[in-house]
Amino acid sequence: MSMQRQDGIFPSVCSLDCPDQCGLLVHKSEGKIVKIEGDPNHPVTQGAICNKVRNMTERIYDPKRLTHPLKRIGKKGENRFEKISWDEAINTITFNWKNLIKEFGAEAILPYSFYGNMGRIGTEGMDRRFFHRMGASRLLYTICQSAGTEGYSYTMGGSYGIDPEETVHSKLIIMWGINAVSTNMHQVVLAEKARKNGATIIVIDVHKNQTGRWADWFIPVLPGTDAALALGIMHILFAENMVDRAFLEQYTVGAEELEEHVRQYDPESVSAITGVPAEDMYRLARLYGQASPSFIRIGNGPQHHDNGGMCVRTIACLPALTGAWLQKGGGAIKGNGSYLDTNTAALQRPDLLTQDTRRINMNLLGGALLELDPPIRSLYVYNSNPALVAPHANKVREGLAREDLFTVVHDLFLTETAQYADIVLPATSSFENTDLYRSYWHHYMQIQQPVIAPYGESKSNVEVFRLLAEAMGYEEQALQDSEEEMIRQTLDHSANPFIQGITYEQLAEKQFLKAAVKPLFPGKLRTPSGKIELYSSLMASRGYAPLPTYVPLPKDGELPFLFVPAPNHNFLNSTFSNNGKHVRMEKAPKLYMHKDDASPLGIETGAPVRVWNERGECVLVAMVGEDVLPGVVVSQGLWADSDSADGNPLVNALTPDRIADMGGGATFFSGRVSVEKK
Ligand SMILES: Nc1nc2c(c(=O)[nH]1)N[C@H]1C(S)=C(S)[C@@H](COP(=O)(O)OP(=O)(O)OC[C@H]3O[C@@H](n4cnc5c(=O)[nH]c(N)nc54)[C@H](O)[C@@H]3O)O[C@H]1N2
Ligand SMILES: Nc1nc2c(c(=O)[nH]1)N[C@H]1C(S)=C(S)[C@@H](COP(=O)(O)OP(=O)(O)OC[C@H]3O[C@@H](n4cnc5c(=O)[nH]c(N)nc54)[C@H](O)[C@@H]3O)O[C@H]1N2
Ligand code: SF4
Ligand SMILES: [Mo]
Repeated sequence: MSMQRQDGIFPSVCSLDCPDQCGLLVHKSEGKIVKIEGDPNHPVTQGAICNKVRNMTERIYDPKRLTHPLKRIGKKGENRFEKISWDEAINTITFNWKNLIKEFGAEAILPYSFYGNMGRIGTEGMDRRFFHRMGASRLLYTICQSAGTEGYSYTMGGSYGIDPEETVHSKLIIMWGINAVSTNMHQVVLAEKARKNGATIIVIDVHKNQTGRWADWFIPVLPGTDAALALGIMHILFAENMVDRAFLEQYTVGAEELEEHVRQYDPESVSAITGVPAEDMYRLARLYGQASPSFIRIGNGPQHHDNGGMCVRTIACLPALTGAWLQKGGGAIKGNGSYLDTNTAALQRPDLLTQDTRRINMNLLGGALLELDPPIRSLYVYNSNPALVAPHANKVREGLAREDLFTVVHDLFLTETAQYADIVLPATSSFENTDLYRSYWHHYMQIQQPVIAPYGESKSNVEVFRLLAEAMGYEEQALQDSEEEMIRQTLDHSANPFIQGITYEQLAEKQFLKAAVKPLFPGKLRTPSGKIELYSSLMASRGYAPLPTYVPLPKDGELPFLFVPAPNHNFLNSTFSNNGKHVRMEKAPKLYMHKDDASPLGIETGAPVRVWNERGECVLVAMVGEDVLPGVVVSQGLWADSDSADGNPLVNALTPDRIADMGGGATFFSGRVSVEKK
C-alpha cells in the first residue's frame, strides 16, 4: 500500500520519545520527503513543531544512513564492516541463536531496546512476542521515567494527571524539574496562553536554562532536594491554614498524619537542605496556596536521582492540599499514559512465554554483560543506543567489547553501539512504517501509515522479527500478524473505558482521536483506597516511609561537584547527535559552572575542561556564570563520540549505575565529579 502512495502531503505523527507527540504534515515529491511541518489541524500541537523535526529530512537522507545489512570484519568497536545480504544476516543470526539455545538455553540471549521510535507495534509488539516465544532473558525498561512513575502512582494510582489542554485556565504554573522549552514545547505554548490570562510561571530547577529564563520567577534548588522543598511548602500551607480541608476530608487519606509529619520541615531547616532562602519558600507557598487554579508540571529531572521515586511521590501530594484538582486547569501532570492504555497482553503475548525467565534491569547493562552468571552470550539491540545513553558507559562498552558476545544491532545509523555489533541491520524511519502512537502527555492516539518506500534495503522492527521468527522455525500465527491486525488487537481493550471509541478504521480516516477522558474528581482513583494517598499503607508494606519524606542522596564519593548531565535542545537523547545540521545548531557539548567554582580553578567560558570521577572522564566546554548554584555542574546533551575536537564528550562515562529508590530507575543526576582545565 505504502509504495503506491503518490506524491502529496500526508498527515503523520512524530515518532520521537517526546511528550508532545505532534501531528505532522509530510510533503512528498518524486518519491522523497522534501519537507516536514506541523499539522495545523492537530488540536494540541496546532501546526507548531520543534526545530529538530523541521530538520528531520537531514536525518532521513543523511548520507551516513544505513542501507544494507553489515557484518563485522574488524575488532569490536573498530568500526570495520562489510556489506552482506538480508538472507546471510538472518541466517547468521538464527544459526548462532539456535546453537546458543541448544547449548545454554534461550536466557543466554538478551533483547535491549527503548523508545527511539514510540510506535506501539514496533517497540512493544512483534519484538515482545518473538522474545517471549524464544524464552529469552527479559529486559526491565527502567532508563527513563520508572522511578517517578512508581512514586506518582503511590499518591495518584497511576499515570493520571489533568488534560494539558485545560492548563490554559491555570493561574499559577510551576514547571518542576522540566526543561519544557526544549522537552515539552507545547506545554510552554499553553502556559503562554495562560500567562496572557494573568498566570504566573515559576520554574524550579538546578539550572537556569532556556526554561528558567522564560519563567516569571526562577527558583534554583540543589539537586536531589526537591522533596524537602515540597515538604517545606506543605509545612507553610498547613501552618497558615491555606489548605482545603473539605477536599482533604473527601478525597484523601492521611491528611492528619501529614499535617503532624510536616511540622519538622520548617522553612529554616528546609532552606539549609535545598539552598532556597526561607523568605522565598514563604513567597512560593503563599502564591501556591492562594492561586486558583494552580498546575504543577513534574519533569524527569527530580526523578533521575537515588531518591527520585519518593521525590515525585511527595511533589504529587501538593495539589491535594489546596484542592486544586477540582478546578479546570488545576492539579498536576507527571505523565498521562494510563488514560491511553491499550491491551498489552494482546499486543505482547506474554502467554507465548512458557516458563518464567530472568529479568535484567537495563540500567545495569554493563554489569549484566560482565558479571552475570549464567552469562549473556548474545545481545539484540534496537530502538536504543546504550553505548551512549546507558549509565556507567565505560562498563557498558567493556561488556559490548567482549569478543564472545554475539551482538546484533538494528538501527538507522552505525551508532556507537552498532560499532560493537557482529551483525548490523538497517532500520526504516517511522515514515516508512505503519504504527500506532499514544502520547504520554496529551490525550490523543494517532496512526502512522507509510509515506515513502523503505530506504535502501532497510526494514521495520516488525518485519525483521517476522523474518527472524520464520527462520527460527516458530510457527505461531501471532509471529506473522500484520501491523493492522496488531493495532486492532491492542485497541480491543474493554478494561480502559476512555479508549472505547477508538478503532483502526477511525484512526485511518481521522489520523488522531482523543480519548474520552473524564476528570479525576469526583471519582475513584486506582490507589488501594480509591483516594489520593497522602499516607500509603502500600508503601509501608514495601518498606518505604508511608508519608512523603525527604531522603538525602547517598554520598557518591568525595569529589567536589554534583554532576547533572541533562538532555539538550537540538538532539533527542542521542538521536540527531550524528546528524551534522543538528550538531551545528547545538554548537558544543557544554558544562555550566558557577563563577565562584570556576575562577579558583582558572576556568573561563569557552575553555575545554576535563570532567572526571572514578568511573571515567569526558571533555566539555566550560560555560561560567550564575546559571547553576555553587557545587553543581550541569551539561546538556548526549553527544556522539566524534563530536568534540578535544576529547570524548561521553557524559555517561561518569554517571552512576546505582538503582533509584523505586521502579528500578536510573540515577543519572546523582553522581559527583571533579573538573579541571584541560
Ligand atoms: N529537545 C529534547 N527533547 C526531549 C528529549 C531530549 O533529549 N531533547 N528527551 C525526551 C525524553 S526521553 C524525556 S524523558 C523528556 C525529559 O525531559 P524533562 O522532563 O524536561 O527532563 P530532563 O530534561 O531530564 O530534566 C529536566 C530538568 O531537570 C533538571 N534537574 C535535574 N536534577 C534536578 C533536581 O534534582 N531537581 C530539579 N528541580 N531539577 C532537576 C535539569 O536541569 C533539567 O532542566 O524529554 C523528551 N524530550
Ligand atoms: N546522561 C544522561 N543519560 C540519559 C538521559 C539523560 O537525561 N542523561 N536520559 C535517559 C532517558 S530519559 C532515555 S528515554 C534514554 C533514551 O535512550 P535511547 O532510547 O537509546 O534513545 P536514543 O539515544 O534516541 O536512541 C534511539 C535509537 O533508536 C534508533 N531508532 C529510531 N527508530 C528506530 C526504529 O524504528 N527501529 C530501530 N531498530 N531503531 C530505531 C535511533 O536511530 C537511535 O539510534 O536515555 C537516557 N540516558
Ligand atoms: S520531537 Fe516533540 S516537539 Fe518535536 S516534533 Fe516531535 S513531538 Fe513535536
Ligand atoms: Mo526518557
